Parts: sequence; C-alpha cells; structure tokens
Amino acid sequence: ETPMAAAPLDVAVVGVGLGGLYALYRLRRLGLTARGYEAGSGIGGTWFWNRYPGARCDIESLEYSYSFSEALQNEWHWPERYATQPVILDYINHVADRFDLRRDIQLNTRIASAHHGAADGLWTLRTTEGEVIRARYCIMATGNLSTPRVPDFKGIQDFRGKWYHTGLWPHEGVDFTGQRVGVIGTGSTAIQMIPLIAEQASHLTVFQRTANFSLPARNAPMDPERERDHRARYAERLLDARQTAFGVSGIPIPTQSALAVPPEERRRNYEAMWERGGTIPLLNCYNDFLTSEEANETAAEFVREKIRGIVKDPETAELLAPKGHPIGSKRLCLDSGYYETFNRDNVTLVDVRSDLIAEITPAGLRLAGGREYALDSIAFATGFDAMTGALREIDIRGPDGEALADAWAGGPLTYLGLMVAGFPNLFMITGPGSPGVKSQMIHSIEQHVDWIVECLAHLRSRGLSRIEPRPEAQAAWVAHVNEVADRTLYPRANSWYVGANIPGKPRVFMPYVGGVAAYRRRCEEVAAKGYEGFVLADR
Ligand code: NA7
Repeated sequence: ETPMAAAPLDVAVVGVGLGGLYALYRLRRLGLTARGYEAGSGIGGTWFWNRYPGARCDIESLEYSYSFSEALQNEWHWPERYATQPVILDYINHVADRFDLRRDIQLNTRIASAHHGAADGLWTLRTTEGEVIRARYCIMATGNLSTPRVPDFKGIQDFRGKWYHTGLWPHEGVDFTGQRVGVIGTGSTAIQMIPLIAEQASHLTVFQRTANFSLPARNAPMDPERERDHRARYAERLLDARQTAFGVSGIPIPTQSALAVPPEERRRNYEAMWERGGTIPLLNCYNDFLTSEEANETAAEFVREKIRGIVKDPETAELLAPKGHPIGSKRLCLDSGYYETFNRDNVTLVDVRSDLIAEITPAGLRLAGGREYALDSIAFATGFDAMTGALREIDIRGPDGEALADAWAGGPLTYLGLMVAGFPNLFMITGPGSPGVKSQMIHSIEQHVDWIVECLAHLRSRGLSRIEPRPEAQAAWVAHVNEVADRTLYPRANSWYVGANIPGKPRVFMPYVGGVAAYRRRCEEVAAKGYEGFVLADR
C-alpha cells in the first residue's frame, strides 16, 4: 500500500448526478481532495437511469441549467423549451468534460456503508466490492428520487412477458410495437410516457389508482429570441429566481388571493396560463392556492373542466379528473397529449382504486374483483422510495455506532436539510427538510453545495475539522418545517412527499415548503452568525 493511497480524502462525494458533479467542481477549486463515487456506469443520476419513452424535464431548459459559469451557459444550446433525458445527459457529460471533472470520479462503485470513526474522526466508506475509502467529510449526493420502487405484487416472478421500472429502463430502449402493454401508475413519469407507448403498442391499458392534475407543456423548439434574452439578462434572472418560492425566474410573485378577483377574470387568467404552458405559471397565478381550499378549488375545477373537454368518453373523463387532493398538493404534472391519448381506440383506462391490483399472473394482471388483463409487457411507473430511500440503503453510522436508519425511524430529522445531529461531517444535498424537491432542483443543488463548500472553507480557515448540528437546533428546524407545511394543503395528499407510496413508511411531510428565498436567507443567517446551531470543533 502506497502512502498516497492511504491518505484520507478531504471529501468523499457519494453519487455523481447534478449535485455530486457540482460539488466536485467547487471542492477542487477550494483546493480540497475530493472524489465522487457513482453506482452507475455513467454520471448523471436521475438523467442516467430514467430512460423511459418521453422522459423530459418539466422545468424549462433555460432555467434547468447550472448557473455557476456564464461561459457554460452561453456556449450550451438547449434545442427545445423542455429538454429530453438524452439531451440533459449530454449536458451533464459536457460539464464533466468542460471542467475536467472525470479524473475525480469513480464509476460502477456503489457505497454500501459509511461509518464515522470516533477515534480518528474520519468517515470510512465501504463499497459493495469491498473497497475502503476514508475521508474527513462526506457529502451524500444520492438523490431524492433514486430508489425505484416496484410494489410487491404477488406473482411478478412468474410473469411470462417482460416488465420494467421506469427508473431502471433498459439502455437499449424497448420496442413495444404490436404488443399489449400495461402501464401501472399515473404520476409525472407515466403521464410523460403514456402518449408515446400508445403510439407503438397494439393496445395500452393504463392502471390508475389516483388521477393526477396535468397541464400542457407546450413544448417547442427553442425560441432564439428567448434564448438571446435569457443570456443577455442572465445575472438579473438568477437574482430574480432567488426571490421566488420555486427558484424559477421570470414569474411574478403572486400578491392576490384567487378569491379576490371576479370569476371571469380568474378564468381568463387560468386560460392564459393553460395556453402559456408549464406548471409554475399556473401555480403562481394567486397567492393562496396552497393555503386555501376554496382558492385551490377554483384552479382544480378549471383543470377538471379542461379534462372533460378533451376526453370524449365521459366515464373515462370523470375517472381522469382528480378529486381526492388539492391541485398542486401532489407534484403537478406536465404533459404533451396525455389526456388526448385516452381518445385513441387502442387505449383503455382501468380504475384500480375501486378494484385493486391483486396479482401479476403469468399472462398479465388480475384485479381483486376477478377481472383479468392479458399483457405482453408491463411498465411500472410506480415511483420511488423518495427523499430518504437512497440514504437508508447505505448503512450510515455515527461515532457511537448509531444508525441513521434508526435515528430516522420516525421520519427524517435534519438541521436545514443539510446535516443530522449525531452524524458529524456528513452533509446532504437537497435532503429532507430542505426545499430541494419543491424547487427547481439545480437552483437548490447549487445553493446547497455553495453553502457546504463555504462552510468547509470556514472550518479550514480556523483550523477546525468537525461540524455537527446541535440537537436543539435540529429539533427547532424540524418543528419549523412541519409548521410551515401545516399552514398549507400539501399534507392533505397521499404523495411521495409524505412517503405515502411506501407501505410502513412513517407519514411525515419531508420537504421545506417555505420557498427557496426564505430558506436561502435562513442558511445565510446561520453562516453569518458563525454557524449558529452547529458545534464546530478541531477534531
Ligand atoms: P409517483 O409520482 O410516485 O407516481 C407513482 C404512481 O404509481 C402513482 O400514480 C401511484 O398511485 C402509482 N402506484 C404506486 N403503487 C401502486 C400500486 N400498488 N397500485 C397501483 N398504482 C400504484 O412517481 P413518478 O415516477 O411518476 O414521479 C416521481 C417524480 O419524478 C415526480 O413527482 C417528478 O418530481 C419527477 P398513487 O398516487 O400512490 O395512488
């Protein structure tokens, strides 16, 4: 063993998606030794794994881009208003090459455990292949929607056809031509995929448990005018995005209640947003969609009417019109021809709320009431063990041997969504308790990484090497996150935000919904006060 190999890293970065990649960029510039460990055979995280037909970002490309380099922004051209998965993956790979980050990245490496050593104050990480990595700090950039979840249906192993989860889609793609295909789930993923599968399959059966609200994307080739304008006012747009709830620029912050305007005016406004495309504009029409049931209902009913107008069969339209949850309380979906797809002769919608899926059979699928569907392929668009899944899969232990999974048995506890009491020098990017999933992801990723890197610089400049939240600061943050959520309609929905899709998962509303502006202010204030709520030490 050479002395070089034995020297611990300053920072181990787990996961090289958009978060891990940017962390590596910043850490190198700070002069720290850092290495990224990525389970995939390529970088990109979400955009590496989710290769299902129609996979696309539901935030406009000009917004969903790194902001740390104006040169990068100016030289990269997004071909469409909303980028497809292959284009985003190209972008991520371009960034890795452009900033020479690959030499710090180790692919095909899954971290199985991370234990903090009380004696040496180092994190020891072990890969599934038995490699041992030691590092002073550990940054978990493991993603929020990175642990695919297939419900444990009986009989799946005896299915004679082929089945896929959207989050582990075959790299060579899937040709459904001439097949009877079943799609299970109607979340954002299914809603993107269904129109494309319908064009290939001989018959497509969609098994829906909960109808979702979806708005038209109005995707189009990139408008050169908009691109020019965006580039010209780049810095200004970034500052603008920072003042908002979701971290997306160019959308005025709403100041009015939906109930304060006459119904005709409200309707005109909704129509305009429906025509404009995107989810953020509609969500920002009025300031009380997510706090007032009555206000929310005005937008919900508007979208239901649209669905009834598009879908010709009234029974199917009624099934597709969501009724059980406020609009926006589950992730609002964005589509290209989703509702229209149900007008096709080769597409059937099956309600599996009134009649649950009982089992997968060798020939297809059977509902509890006895109805059977013959299928050649099944695509599970059944989501992820969101927000905590990837962290729970790693055996993470603090200095006294406490497992993170145990510390979080009742739901995730964090300080600012960045760190956990009892787990020194372990950072998370867009962790539970941060606005991550409730914002433009790259915006939050950059803010988190910047905060972490500045924190490490602060520690170094003072000869310190250990940071950990105080339990009381963590408890206060958790209480604040809950309090903010409880003022909204978010906790009303059975969404992955509350872990409702995973049987047995504690029902806790995980994201911080106070908006990126308030969150950033809080993080900056904490740092300015000498990392208030944290214990800093020299080992
Ligand atoms: P989601 O949004 O978690 O959607 C999963 C879907 O699968 C949803 O419609 C579920 O219905 C359905 N589902 C899950 N389990 C079952 C069972 N057992 N039976 C029937 N239907 C089931 O995942 P997505 O991949 O679409 O989107 C994840 C995020 O990625 C998205 O929000 C964007 O941020 C990007 P349910 O609603 O639980 O009744």
